[in-house]
Amino acid sequence: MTPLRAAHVRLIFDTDMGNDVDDAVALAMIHALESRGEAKLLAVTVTKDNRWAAPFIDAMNTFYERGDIPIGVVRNGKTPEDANMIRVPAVRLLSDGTFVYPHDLTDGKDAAEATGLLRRVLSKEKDGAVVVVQVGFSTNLARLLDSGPDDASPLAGRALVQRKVRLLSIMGGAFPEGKPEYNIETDIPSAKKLLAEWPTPIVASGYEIGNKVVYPASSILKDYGYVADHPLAESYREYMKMPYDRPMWDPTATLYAVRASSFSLSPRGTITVDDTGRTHFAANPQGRHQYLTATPEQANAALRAIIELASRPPDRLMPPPKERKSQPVPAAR
Ligand SMILES: [Ca+2]
Repeated sequence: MTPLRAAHVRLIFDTDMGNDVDDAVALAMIHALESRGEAKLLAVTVTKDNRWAAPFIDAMNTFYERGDIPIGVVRNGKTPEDANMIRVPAVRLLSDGTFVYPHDLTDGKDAAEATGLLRRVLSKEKDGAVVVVQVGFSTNLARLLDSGPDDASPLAGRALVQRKVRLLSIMGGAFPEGKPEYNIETDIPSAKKLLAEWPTPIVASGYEIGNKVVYPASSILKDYGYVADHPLAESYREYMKMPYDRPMWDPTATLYAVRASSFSLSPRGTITVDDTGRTHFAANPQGRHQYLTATPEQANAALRAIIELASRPPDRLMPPPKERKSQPVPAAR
């Protein structure tokens, strides 16, 4: 295992896994960033209220040799609909009756409730150490803000976040103006609350950024064959009829959280959410919010990084160092 760098980013990944395949790409990326010593995944929390999201995430984490990462799920949340991209890989069996993708969390109903898990994980971290990546709805983080003291921490939610979290990187909205975006529109009250009350800096990757960073089907077809069954490649095939290219909305927010220099930032300001789910940005030097911007060169470089990270094999399947061609030793930053 690569030792963690002193400057590694301690991440919580909050996802609506199952609604779009780019969440799965983002999770694979995070595992590669951890293998490279750039990040440490503390927990995954889920805002899609479907029983197969957590088992699929556990299967992905187990594939990348981190099956003990805590997973928390929303209760009474949005988008309970079935989704092949999480259910099929989570339930598929080998002829001997064991899982193709081993995992021990076999039903989201058995997972921890997300808000309580977030409080437990945050309370154990050093002050200002945590970066939260939210690539689904704001349900869990809005509930975290409203949470009261408990066994994990005497702090109420907002104070706990203020103490432990350095940055919230979200995929959500459209900037500087645009149509209502899915992650915001699906839970408007929670998004309003998050943007009004979250006490740390927030950086948003808007719809327009992921639209510039389009993952090619050719990579799914050729870069995941290092193993006969790959949970991300299978999920991708189950999400829509192959071959298809897909915008990388969530991976851009994830990449920014760990490699901030990948994009440029808007001026500081305040993002608000209206009753239709549209986001509005008002510049203000004292504002806590910014949104990503990307030149064509930055978008191309981000796509290359996302492909390289997502398709990096788990450590057990990496070739010995002398045979590596495309996995340079990380440069000091
Ligand atoms: Ca998502």
